[in-house]
Amino acid sequence: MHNLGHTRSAHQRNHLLLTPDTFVRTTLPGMKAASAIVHISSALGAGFTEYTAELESAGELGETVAQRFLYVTDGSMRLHAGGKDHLLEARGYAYLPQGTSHRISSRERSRAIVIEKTYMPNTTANASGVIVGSEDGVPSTPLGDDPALQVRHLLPDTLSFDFAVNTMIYQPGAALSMVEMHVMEHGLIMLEGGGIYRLGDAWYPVTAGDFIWMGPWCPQWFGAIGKVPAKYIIYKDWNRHPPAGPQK
Ligand code: UGY
Ligand code: MN
Repeated sequence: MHNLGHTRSAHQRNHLLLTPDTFVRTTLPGMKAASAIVHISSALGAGFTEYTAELESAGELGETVAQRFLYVTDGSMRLHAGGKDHLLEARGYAYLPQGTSHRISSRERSRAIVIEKTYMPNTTANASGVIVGSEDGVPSTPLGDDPALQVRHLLPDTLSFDFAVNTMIYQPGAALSMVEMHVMEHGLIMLEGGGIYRLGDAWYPVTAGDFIWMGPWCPQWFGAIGKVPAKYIIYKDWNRHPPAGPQK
């Protein structure tokens, strides 16, 4: 239902907040019984694409030419890659190197967060192979010395990877210890709880289901508010030298 033109969604030069009332669904090439809510892409200057894929029962995602990271939020998905079958349940994830032939399908209504990025090779490290895991099996570490803010790194922190995907859990009242401003971009989906996100010169109330893009050097700070912990999954470009000139 419309709300007299009001929404929490916002589109600013260096950030985007997209709330579910403004989501528009589309079908991407290769999808069967599936749709995508594209949250960010190079259309807005980002160096990656992030979307939510919604699969019906017997749905299929289709392939991509880029690297792909997939995190299942609801239902379950089947991944066939490298001659093996994997079942990804909620909080299960997969990393597929660029050019990996694979098939992702569902037997029930399911949802996943999908991140795609053209690989930037590094001369000192080989590209990784396929990775399949579950967030439940990843140990968490405090951010800085704050035990109320726990981070899980879903991908190994090695030069084989040119991006990171982490989950962050804030106990009620926990907050980032500083306003961060950095060259890396972020794509973020609030998974649980909520709080206040500072983006640029604005403070936004945010809650589970919201998407945020932060461009390079976007001032950013988050504080969790409410009686339950706040949790988000966050992408950042990582482990590569910032471009020293105009990109071709
Ligand atoms: O990894 C990060 O840069 C993270 N601390 N940023 C954020 O949560 N906005
Ligand atoms: Mn950050």
